Amino acid sequence: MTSVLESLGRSPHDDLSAAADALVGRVVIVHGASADVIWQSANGAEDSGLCALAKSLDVTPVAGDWVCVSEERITRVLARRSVLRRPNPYGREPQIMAANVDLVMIVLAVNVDLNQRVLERLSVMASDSGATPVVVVTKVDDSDDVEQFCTLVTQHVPGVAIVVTSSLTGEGVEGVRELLPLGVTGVMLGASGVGKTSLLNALEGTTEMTRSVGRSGEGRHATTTRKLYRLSSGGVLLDIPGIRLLEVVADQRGLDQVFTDIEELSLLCRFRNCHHAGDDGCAVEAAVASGELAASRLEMWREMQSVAHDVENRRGPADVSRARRAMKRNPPETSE
Ligand SMILES: Nc1nc2c(ncn2[C@@H]2O[C@H](COP(=O)(O)OP(=O)(O)OP(=O)(O)O)[C@@H](O)[C@H]2O)c(=O)[nH]1
Ligand SMILES: [Mg+2]
Ligand SMILES: [Zn+2]
Repeated sequence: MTSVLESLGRSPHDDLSAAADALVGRVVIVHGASADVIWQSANGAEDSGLCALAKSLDVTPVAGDWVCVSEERITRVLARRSVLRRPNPYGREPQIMAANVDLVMIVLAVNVDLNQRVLERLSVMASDSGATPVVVVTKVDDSDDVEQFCTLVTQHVPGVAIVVTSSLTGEGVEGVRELLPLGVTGVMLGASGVGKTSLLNALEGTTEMTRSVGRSGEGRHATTTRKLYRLSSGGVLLDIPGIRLLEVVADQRGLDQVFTDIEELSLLCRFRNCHHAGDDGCAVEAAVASGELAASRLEMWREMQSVAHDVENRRGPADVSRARRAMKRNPPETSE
């Protein structure tokens, strides 16, 4: 039989051992100083309720977090195995949108011209999260050029699987369901209005939330909260508000995964630290010259490098002063 934690999307990669004997649950939705949580009670049965966030918490829980619950209070947020961050371009800490996700579904509506920059940035966010990215193309009932759209998508995020869907006709919905079996947590990432909530409804077979969890009813308009749903396919899906802020905190690992084509070519550059900008023996620039690599790919790579660089620079001083403060509190031990 599926345990309560399994039905909440517990994956083999979740380490809940730090919870020891405490009751463990998963955060469905956070409302400021409290959160809806579903947990497994001492007798193994499912329980749920609105839990206050204990003052002692060092991390603010988000939807998808595994937490310890005691007397309707969240007493601990367990280590996260992945986090989806909303980048903050002003150098402040990036905001965490979802925790412990396996699959980031980049949702794009086919009836809107593909914004390549948006796609690149969403895929960097997905790669940075540590989850697997997949592109979900929505509203295919509303376009004659689905194939062309998908070709463009593939050009910009080579190697990422694409699922083509219509929440209106149900096309491709089964394919999405297959991505979300028991033990898999997905999150939908995309601009407002691309059809994320509609897809969630289509997945569950009706226009109403059949298995929505938590207490608050679902609005008919734009999603304003981040909320976890258990699906009949066994998996768990997080519906989050559309992304408006598209600055990306990109780390190098995320960039390399998005630009696998450039990454591979750069292995052939004469110098390991080649900047692909007029360097001697640059294989990337040679590939552009021969037409093997689109010049726009290299331009995009350069742009992303500079965004990542800016972010690193902004992050730097804050980190240094934080480290200094920490040092004052805990001066290094001098042993003699
Ligand atoms: N033609 C067509 N329209 C769709 C489809 N899916 C969604 N829509 C329409 O697109 C609009 C936005 O859908 P939502 O599901 O609310 O979009 P969302 O991505 O959840 O938006 P936010 O919550 O603001 O992020 C609605 O008017 C839907 O009826 C589809 O498959 N085909
Ligand atoms: Mg929505
Ligand atoms: Zn090079």
